[in-house]
Parts: sequence; C-alpha cells; structure tokens
Amino acid sequence: MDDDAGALPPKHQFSEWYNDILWRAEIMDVRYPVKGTYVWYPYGFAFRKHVYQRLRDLLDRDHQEALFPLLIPEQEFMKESEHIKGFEDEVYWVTHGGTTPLDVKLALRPTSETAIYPMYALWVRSHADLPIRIYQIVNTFRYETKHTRPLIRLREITSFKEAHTVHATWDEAQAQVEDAIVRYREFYDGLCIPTLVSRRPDWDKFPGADYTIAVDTIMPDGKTLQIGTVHHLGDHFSKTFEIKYEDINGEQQYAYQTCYGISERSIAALISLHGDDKGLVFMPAVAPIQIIVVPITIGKRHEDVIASAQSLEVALRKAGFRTKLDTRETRPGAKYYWWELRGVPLRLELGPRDIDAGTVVAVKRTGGKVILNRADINSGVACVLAEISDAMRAKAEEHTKSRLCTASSINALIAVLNEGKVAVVHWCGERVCGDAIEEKTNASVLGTEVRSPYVSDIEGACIICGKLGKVTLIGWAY
Ligand code: P5A
Ligand code: ZN
Repeated sequence: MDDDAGALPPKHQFSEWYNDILWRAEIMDVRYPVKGTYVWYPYGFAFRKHVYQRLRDLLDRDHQEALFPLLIPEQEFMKESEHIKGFEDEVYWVTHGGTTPLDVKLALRPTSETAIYPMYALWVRSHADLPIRIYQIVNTFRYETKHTRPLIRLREITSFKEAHTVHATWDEAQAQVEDAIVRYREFYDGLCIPTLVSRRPDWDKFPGADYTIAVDTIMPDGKTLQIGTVHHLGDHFSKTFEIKYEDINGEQQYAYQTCYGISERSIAALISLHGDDKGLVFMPAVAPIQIIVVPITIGKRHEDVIASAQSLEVALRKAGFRTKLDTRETRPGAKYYWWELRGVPLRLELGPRDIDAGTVVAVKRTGGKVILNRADINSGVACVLAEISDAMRAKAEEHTKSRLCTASSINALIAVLNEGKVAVVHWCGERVCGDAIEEKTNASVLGTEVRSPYVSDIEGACIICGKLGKVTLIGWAY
C-alpha cells in the first residue's frame, strides 16, 4: 500500500478516519467493483479469524456447527408472510442456469431461516430430539438500499454467524434467548466492546419474531451500531414449516424457536472503538501480531543485535505469543509508525545497550514505555499485554459512559442528540408516542428493558404523554 498518500485523518473526523484506516492498515480493499462488497486483505482476514474463533469457542460449548445451502427455493422463501414482507425488497434472485430460465426461482439467502427450517421439520420427531442448537458461519446477501459501508452495511455479509434453536416450549425458547444474550455480552465484554442490550420496539423486531433483543454499541461519532440480535420466534415458523414433535403423552406439538446472529459489524466495532489518531489498536487477545520486535542496529554491532532480536522473537513465539521481527532496511521511526498504524499492541525495541544490560524496551500501543528484563521476558510481556487490555477497556467504557445522557423533555432530548449522545428517556410503550419521538428527533427508538451498567431501570413519565413509561434508549443509528 502507498504509505505516502497524505496523513490519516484524525479520529474525530470519524467517517473519514474509518474509510481511510481500512485500506491503510490493510483490513479491506474497497475497490472491488460491486457495490456493498469488499475484499479482505490477509492482515484483515487474520484479525477476523481470531475474533471469530472466540465466538466459536463460546457457541461450541453447547451448539453444533452445520452448513446449509446458499440457495433457497422461492416457495420455501415465500412461506412465512411476515418474514417475506420484511425481506422482499432485499433479496437477490437467481433466475437462470446459464441461458435456461429456472423453473423455480432461487433466493440468495438474506438469512437462513427458510433454508434451515424445512430441514428441521424432517429432523424433529420427538421431544427427545429437542433442544436443537445449531449455528453456521456463512455469507448472506441483502440488497441494502441505504448507504453501504464496509463492515457496517454490506450487500454481501461475508461472515454471518447465525444460530437457530428449537425447543419444546415457549418458556424454554425464552430461556435460550436469555442464554444467547449472556453469551453475546460475554463475547463483546471479552473484546472490550461496551454493549447496550435492549428490547426493540415491536415495529422494529425481526420479521417473523415474537420479540427481538438487540445489542448495540455507541460508535465514536455518537451513533449507535447494532452489533447483534437475538430473536424469540415463538411458533410462527414452526407452524409455517410444520416443525412438530411428539410429546411425552404421544401428542403432536408445534415447536418453539429462537435465532440470533452477529455479522462483521463486530469487526467494525473493534476497529472503531479502539482505534486512535495513529491508527488501529488491536486487543492483544485478537491481534494478528501481538508483539513486534524492532532491532535498533546503529553502528558496528549490527549482526549482534539482529541475532539477539531473532532469539528473542523465537523465544516469545515458543511461549505462544504471536510475534514478528521487523528486519527491513528502514529507519526504526518508520517501522514504529508502520506497526502503530496496523494496531500491534506491543513493540519491543532492542539495541546494543539493551543487550549489554539484559533488558528490552517495551512500548505499549496504548501509551507508555517500560523496561523489561530479558531473563523473565515471558511473564513481563504477558503482564504488559494485560495492562494494554485494561487500558483499552477503561477507554471504551469511559467513551460509552460519556456518550449517554438522560433527557426528560423533548427539547432536552433533541439537545442531547445534537451533542452526539445517546439519550436515556422514559417512554410509555405506545406506538403514537414512539412515532412522535422519532418524528421530532429524526432518531430511532432503540429499545426498552435496557441492560447496561450505565443505565438505571427506574420508571418515569413518558416524555410525550406523561404516562408511566419504561427507560428507553433513543439514538441515531447506523
Ligand atoms: C438472526 C440470525 C437475523 O437475520 N436470522 C439469523 C436473524 N437477524 S438480523 O438482525 O437481521 O441480522 C443479524 C445481525 O446482522 C447484522 N446485519 C448486518 N451487518 C452488515 N451488513 C448488513 N447489511 C447487515 N444486516 C444485518 C446486524 O448486526 C444484525 O443485528
Ligand atoms: Zn407516551
């Protein structure tokens, strides 16, 4: 990549910063000639792999991974009326095989309910078959008409991590919803992404769901990004697709279902929340390179320093750290800039004097320098990496706290939004009041039943009608 194409815009110009950092740090190439689709560079792909492995680990505890086809026959896709209404404008259709028109049009999955559930109808026979918990990580296609944006609003979501579960009762499905929320929070918490979990208003729930719980995070510009959703599907789909089981009394019952998903918006959140004016800042846990070793080879001890740096790098790699030695023939300063831009959390500098002293200079991407002893370098490095994660968590939490503000009148609400914040208000839950809020602010009612350490759940007067209302988040959403 061309490093001389001007400087990275400052982070407070968030939109410019975001678009720029993706190609500068070699996460995504946005020049692919199909709107809403982008190319993962190897470095970005390595990052994504580490992030998704954590989600796999969380799901693998009691889910099974499977794989369903990309193509969905029209008649299956059209079965659930709410679901069709929600997605009909977003579906890509395959209509031809070569030059031959197909007898049955095939949808490219925008999500996989209608691919998976006809098969669940075949698989579920008795209560002993339940629960089923399956996930897949696949690409999905949505013909998005709003402004597309890399990792945020895609027409090809390249890594849709969707789970689909089947249960005997509504309550068991609800318990699964709760479990999925806990798991998603654990996923994001482990990545130092603060979350706001709330129940979406009815008009904004997933097409075909009883209710939707959404996970949002507040981006650097104060807009919210939905980074995951969990849906209780009730028995809507099981009735449509005839997913029935025989209960202990030998009677046929419709099953209850849930589904939940996370896309590459999780990557967008990581890049956006943790990055700074110098570029990316990767969480050590998911950094493709955790430690960059830079030899400082001034003067005649060149060979000596390189050899020592090599043995340091090998030792760290053996200890399980993801490390790289930068022996390129460029100035140390240029190397620092290069790896800072690319988000490597820890840099180890090693020069002749360090070799003599048996030390290494450790520079944290989050700021600050420490001298580590070569003799116990593994524990020293582990300790510094933990400090880096802590600093990242503190910074992200501070950001989120500072971007939340209560408002008890519509004017106060507008003022809060204009400051680039997410508002915490009271809303009675009536559609008319919800519509009034959205019309007057141009913002969205994100949800009620808010779960966040920063938001209290005490009821109060609806900011429109004054009746008793629940705590509700209002924000400008991506
Ligand atoms: C849950 C998984 C579903 O599709 N079916 C299976 C359910 N839910 S959803 O809310 O429609 O999508 C899940 C999450 O995917 C993200 N997302 C997107 N990310 C990038 N580009 C898009 N065009 C896009 N559309 C949805 C959101 O984070 C959403 O919560
Ligand atoms: Zn009201």
